[in-house]
Amino acid sequence: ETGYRLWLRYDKIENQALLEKYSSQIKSINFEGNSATNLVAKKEILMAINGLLGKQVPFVSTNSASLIIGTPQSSSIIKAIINSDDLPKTADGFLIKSLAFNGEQKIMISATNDKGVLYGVFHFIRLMQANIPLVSLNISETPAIKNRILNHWDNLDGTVERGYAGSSLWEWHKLPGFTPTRYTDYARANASVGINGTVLNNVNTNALSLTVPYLLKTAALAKVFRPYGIKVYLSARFSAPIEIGGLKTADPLDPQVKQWWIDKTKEIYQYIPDFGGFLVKANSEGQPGPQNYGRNHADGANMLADALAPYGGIVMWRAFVYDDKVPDDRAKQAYSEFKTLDGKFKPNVLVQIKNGAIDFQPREPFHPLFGAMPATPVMMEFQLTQEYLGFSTHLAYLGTMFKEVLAADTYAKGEGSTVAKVISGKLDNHQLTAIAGVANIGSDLNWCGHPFAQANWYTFGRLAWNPEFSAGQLAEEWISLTFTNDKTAISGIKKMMMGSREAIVNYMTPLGLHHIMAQNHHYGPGPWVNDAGRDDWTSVYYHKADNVGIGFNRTATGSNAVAQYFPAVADQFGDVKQVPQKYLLWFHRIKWTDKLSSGSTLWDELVKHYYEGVKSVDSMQLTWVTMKGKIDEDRHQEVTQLLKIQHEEAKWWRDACLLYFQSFSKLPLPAGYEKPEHDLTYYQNLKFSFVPGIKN
Ligand code: BDP
Repeated sequence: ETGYRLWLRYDKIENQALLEKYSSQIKSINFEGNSATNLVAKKEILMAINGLLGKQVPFVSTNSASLIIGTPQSSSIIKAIINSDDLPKTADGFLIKSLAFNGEQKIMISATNDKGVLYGVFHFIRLMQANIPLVSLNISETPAIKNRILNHWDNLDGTVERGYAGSSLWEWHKLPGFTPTRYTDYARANASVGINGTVLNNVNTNALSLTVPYLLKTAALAKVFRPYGIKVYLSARFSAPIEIGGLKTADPLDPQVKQWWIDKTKEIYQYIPDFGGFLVKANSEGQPGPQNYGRNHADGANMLADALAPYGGIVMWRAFVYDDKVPDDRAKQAYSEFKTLDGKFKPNVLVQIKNGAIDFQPREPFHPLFGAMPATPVMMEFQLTQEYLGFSTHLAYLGTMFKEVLAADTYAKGEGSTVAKVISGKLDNHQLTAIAGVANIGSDLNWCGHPFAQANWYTFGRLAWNPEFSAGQLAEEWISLTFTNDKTAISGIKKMMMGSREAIVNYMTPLGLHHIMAQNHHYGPGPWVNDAGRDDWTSVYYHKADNVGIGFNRTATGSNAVAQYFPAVADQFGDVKQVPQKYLLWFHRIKWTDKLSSGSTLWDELVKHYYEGVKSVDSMQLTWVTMKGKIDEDRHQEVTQLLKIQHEEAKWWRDACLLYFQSFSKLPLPAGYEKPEHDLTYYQNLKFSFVPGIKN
């Protein structure tokens, strides 16, 4: 078992009674309609049912079929048996219903458009894979967010920035001629969880992506993805008019520059008629942008938006901006640059905001821009690739993290103004909505490196479809599709997954610590990093440990970043007595000997969390041992080995960080804790070369 099949494993159902029941319910299929999307949906349902039932189930053209699939437009039978008012009105939604027709029990999968039918088909397959009884079905679903997009940070040379699952999926040099089955399988996997867009290239981009030879390659990928309802997008380099257009400037107000983008966009749509639009990283980490010409983000985004508007394309303009000119607190910069631009963007622009204000740390409070730009559609950017959470070596189920952010209350319009409501357009009544996940997918046989990393791809898609799903429910779903339907195994594995991110927070960055990782590759601990060319690239800038205490004072007596939140949130985060302990050192500077609400001193609490992190990995290992025989041996072994590495590295993080912080606190480890294996110098001297994922 390689993991290649992801959650789309269609092995014969083991539960004999259920197999017989399903077989009696699905004897034949009627699926009229011949669009490209219909054809792939047909192929999928056939493959799934034949696999799950272990026998050929025929397609029939009459209404005697037991499973009837289609839209009222594509299928006369659907038209006859369903009242189209019962179908979800929103595009891409679907209805799965059990019904009696001509005295026979039937199941119907229907929608108003072919994509909805495809999503309904995948949902139906999921029910069978999870062994759910197919009785009294009445499932009506519509996606909460319109554009559900993966961001690949893939470079044209085949490397992936912050990618830990091999090299890029896109074999640019063989495109457009060669489009292996793997691309189709990628599209199937995405469609199965509702993902409907993909940005193919890194945000730190190369203008060559916009030249004709590369547009032809992109068009070839678009052709493979199109039947699966997936649009392609490209990261656009702001200085492309200079680099590939021969202009002297990329000033967004320059008429020649504007015209260049209009022409370029027209050209793109000639090759890719349903091209999705541009993702832009501008004036951040050295990328060019409108500020190079004294213009602002809205000027830059609107120029591209004008070029895309005639074709229905969108601009996703990233709010991940910071530079060395901000003296006091990098966490404040995005809000400072964007808040005042609210209402100044063209209607086809979304501002794409990372979940937190720094950079995908194991835990960050939600980004203060959510809720703060009511006149602008804003979208979420999550990171599925585990840049700061142990790459693809550590087991980190991110469903809990995604939910923590989506459920966070911005109080933008009083209580209940959750981040999920902001990005689904409900809070401020936006029709244009989107969510992005920085992909963790590569050329590895199992796609994502760690067998459990697939769960983050799966869960991202499902939450993009419906942010109200719970992390636990999605973990269960994924386990049953990916590993087994054995109830004890599901509950054991689920327990591991649900605690896994907290374990990492504990052994890496507990109590609100952040950005204390090693330089450049971001893998191991580096709380001592104090010279990185810029203060806000060091660790000491973020933890500020000294002999008195530790933590970043972001209250009114410090950087006052807390004031960027709405008052109810700012009051809570800004008050040391009320701030959730998980964000304590993010917002406050605390003395080592100060007592926390738990009754322990800060030092003792910090030690406790670091040790708890390692203990959680112990428990994951113990649980995993009991899974032997309950899941396939191949993946059992892989995960066993990876957990062993994770355990070693959790100790590495714990010991390195505690020894370093102890050099300031001068306090002993409370009794009962095992001593670090090495001294601080040992950890500080560890050097690593050729760490994956940092080339761009
Ligand atoms: C950081 C990564 C860097 C990315 C940047 C971004 O370290 O490689 O280019 O984010 O999001 O997390 O643009």
